[in-house]
Amino acid sequence: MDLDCLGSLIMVKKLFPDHTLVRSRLIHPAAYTLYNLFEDHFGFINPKDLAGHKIENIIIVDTSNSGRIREYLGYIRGSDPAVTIYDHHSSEKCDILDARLVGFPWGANTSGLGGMVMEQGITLKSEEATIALAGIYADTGCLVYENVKPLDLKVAAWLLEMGASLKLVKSSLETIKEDDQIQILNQLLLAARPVTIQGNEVLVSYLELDRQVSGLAAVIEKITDVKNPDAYFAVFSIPRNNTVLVIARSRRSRIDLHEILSPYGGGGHQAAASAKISTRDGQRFYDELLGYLDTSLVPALRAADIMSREVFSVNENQSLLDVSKYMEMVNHTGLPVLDDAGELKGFLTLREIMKGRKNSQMSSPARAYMIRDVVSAPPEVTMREIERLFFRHHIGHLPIVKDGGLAGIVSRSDYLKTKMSRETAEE
Ligand SMILES: [Mn+2]
Repeated sequence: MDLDCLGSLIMVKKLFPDHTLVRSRLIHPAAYTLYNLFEDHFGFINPKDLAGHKIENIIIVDTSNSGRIREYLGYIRGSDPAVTIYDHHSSEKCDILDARLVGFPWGANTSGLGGMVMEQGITLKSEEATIALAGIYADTGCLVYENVKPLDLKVAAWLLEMGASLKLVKSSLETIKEDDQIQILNQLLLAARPVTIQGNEVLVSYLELDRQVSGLAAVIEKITDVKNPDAYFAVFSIPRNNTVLVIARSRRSRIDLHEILSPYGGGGHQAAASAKISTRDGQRFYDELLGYLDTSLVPALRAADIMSREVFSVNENQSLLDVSKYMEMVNHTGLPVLDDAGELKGFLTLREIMKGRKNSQMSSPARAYMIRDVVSAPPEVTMREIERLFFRHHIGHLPIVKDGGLAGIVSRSDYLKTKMSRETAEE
């Protein structure tokens, strides 16, 4: 039972007040504080309290997987209830028999149910709004994940109107609270090592633990936030339990962790996955994993993938007047300047042309006014390096040079277009 599940349950209670909320034995650490604060208020019962009752209707939220509701099944054997499911896991296959499934396409399940409450004009108490908002924030990374839809924001706005406490929401989302977690966070900040694999900037770490520690995923997320790699693979070895744990986070949709970790029996989502392996030799597993990543990571996007190959350029001997007319004709604000051999010699933008015009030097050759220490890069340069070059040198165009000649150009708009597009998903 995580925050989105808890938020969904509170919304279900508003929609179907004659139903009783049943807690799970397993409460996610992030949901624990809010659950404890309001447990009595919402009248949660335990799964075993179901025993001996005839159940007519069951509502399941935030999952359509029978494995995840197994803890309840033993207590409802004597009943033949109607089952309704409200779930936003579109990739999960519903394997609960005879259930009516209401699928939501929203980032948070709570948004779907909260939206229904909102539409019916039901008002909320501030504690109800707080829990629901925490659920939406938790499943949407505070409304910035790619799964976010307009409805998530609409329902979040409405919950704020209903008196949700942002202060409580924020503190329930703070996932690093235990001393153990802080200690491991400190260790990993030093131990995590950046490696470049197929142009991807990947963080890897290996740490031996003397026992299982809870809340490791939250630590990995924190480090991923701070260090901002394309992906992070953290390996924990717990020899005492004969266990190796891999926790991974990806910030690039081309790095699909669910797929990468599935050979190890792991799973999860594209952006967050983990695997548990039975072995005592963690170091050896770690070395193998690094070798496997070398072959399984999809290459990073490079200049060659996004550059314009049809490049307009001018010759260094052309007059500024000619260049300015040409710029207008091809509708560009900057052009590379080449010599007779086709080699890149400089760059001219509207700004240099203006300088020439001010000095009444429009008949001067391009080479007199061009920027000479032009920043260029080879076609293999990655998106990240392109980004660095743009920001470090305050340039709007990056000429791509190969074998001394101009192979293409990456403009700031090429770069932004690629970054914004979800298809290539350089998020
Ligand atoms: Mn959810």
